[in-house]
Amino acid sequence: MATIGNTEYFKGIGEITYEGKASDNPLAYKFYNPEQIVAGKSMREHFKFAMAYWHTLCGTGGDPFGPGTKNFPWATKNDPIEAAREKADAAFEFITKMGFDYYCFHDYDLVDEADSLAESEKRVLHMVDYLKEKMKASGVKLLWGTANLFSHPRYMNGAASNPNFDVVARAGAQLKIALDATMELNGENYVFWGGREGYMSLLNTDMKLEQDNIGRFMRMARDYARSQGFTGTFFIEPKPMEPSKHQYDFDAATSINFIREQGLEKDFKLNIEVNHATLAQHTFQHELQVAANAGMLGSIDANRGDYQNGWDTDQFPNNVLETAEAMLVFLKSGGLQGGGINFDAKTRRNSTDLEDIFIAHIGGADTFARGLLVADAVINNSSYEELLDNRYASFNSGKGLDFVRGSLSLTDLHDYAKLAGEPEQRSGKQELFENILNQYL
Ligand code: XUL
Ligand code: CO
Repeated sequence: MATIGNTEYFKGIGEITYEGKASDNPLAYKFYNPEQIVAGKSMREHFKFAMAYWHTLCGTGGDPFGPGTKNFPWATKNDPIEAAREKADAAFEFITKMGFDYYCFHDYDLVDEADSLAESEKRVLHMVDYLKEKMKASGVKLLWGTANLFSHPRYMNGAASNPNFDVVARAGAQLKIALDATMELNGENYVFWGGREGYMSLLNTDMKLEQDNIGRFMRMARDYARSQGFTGTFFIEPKPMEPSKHQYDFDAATSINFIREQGLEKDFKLNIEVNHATLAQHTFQHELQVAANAGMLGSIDANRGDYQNGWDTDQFPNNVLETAEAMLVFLKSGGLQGGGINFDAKTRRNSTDLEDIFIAHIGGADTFARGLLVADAVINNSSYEELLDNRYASFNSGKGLDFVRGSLSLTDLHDYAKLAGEPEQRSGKQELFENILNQYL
């Protein structure tokens, strides 16, 4: 196992392998078979599964009503660098045991922020060197990096959207360090999630200036990274609210408009998160489709929400029906552009065994694998595609085709409709579509 430190943190757990549906081993994949080819690609290539550093190594289960419950055996040292190295050892032991190829981080997931910017930068640089060795030894890659521009009290009024230029500049400095770290580690992408980029009350907010400042901030990031040879993609991760009341990157459609308005469309795509979609009153698959339609389906943060409450519970995926519908969009739009599936999910506060972290990720990977298999079977073996095509068949010939080609005027519609009379009623067949999906689950 690729560890530089000697400690084994997940004792008694070996490499997780595929044992198939009949296995009752809780520490084996039942559906995720990394080398299995589906729709011309291995599952490993389709998904590019990634571990999220923050939930897996940093979050100990604290909530507004009580402290953390999880006694992680890493990050025990008082010295921040030593603690961070332990955390990295545990991270890489976990990723390699899972058989994942990727991870994602925020700058201060890697090491605690220091009192000064200079010292923080030094710490991050130290960890970049350490991670580089670990990545070389294990073959694990960085899917994306990001900067935590939302936790520190200085960002309480926003980072790039802060009304105080000094805070904007400080956020820019942090962004540069995080970008440098991402590039140094050959990160394939860079993410912007703007939890504090929004507002609580419009009364004290200049929305236009704040949004334009975010645009300027992102163009600076792009120009700097490109000047350093970064060829990866930038992603905006939409979320409608929490922690801000109104977040500017509300959903996919809003973020796409922002990307275009700010002239970022050549370099930016979207990272769609399941629970953020549902918070915006959309389905996950809706958000994927909106992104795909704009050519901006970049990456996925995998998790699930709770249908009975209204916040970001970040549970591990296990809703096969939801995921199968999402995988229909995924397969039909040619997969992700540059990104992968990052498990932005946390075990529950009362899941306190170390093996629970494995079980949770296994369940998540199996849910996506099963969803992919179902979607592939629906596309290839059922009447689904034909039914869908038939629904729109009137645009394939005659006046319908002329309309699609843009060769009809409003007067032409008027003349045609006058002759055609009352359109025949055609069923949407929703229940039939639903039954077909069910049949292949
Ligand atoms: C917060 C969230 C973040 C981003 C990265 O809801 O999803 O963890 O994925 O900042
Ligand atoms: Co996320």
